[in-house]
Amino acid sequence: MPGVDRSGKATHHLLLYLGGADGKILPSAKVGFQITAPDGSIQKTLTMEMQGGYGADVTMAIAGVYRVRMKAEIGAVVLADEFTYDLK
Ligand SMILES: [Cu+2]
Repeated sequence: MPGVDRSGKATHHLLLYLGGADGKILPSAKVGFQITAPDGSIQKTLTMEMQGGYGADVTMAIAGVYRVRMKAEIGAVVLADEFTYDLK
């Protein structure tokens, strides 16, 4: 299953919810995450569809600022967004 990391290194489960203009959750998207860690290392993962969202096991093991980029393919439409998170 995409988004599952059984290596024992995963520290968090990152979940993205996609809402349409009507506020309803959009199903059947293909969603991926790319996370740049404070040390510059990059992890990429596809996600599993779960609880109306898209989730993946990720590793955020060191303190500092992470850049999280998300890409969603919904049919022919591709959406991209990103945020930063300061892990204390
Ligand atoms: Cu999950």
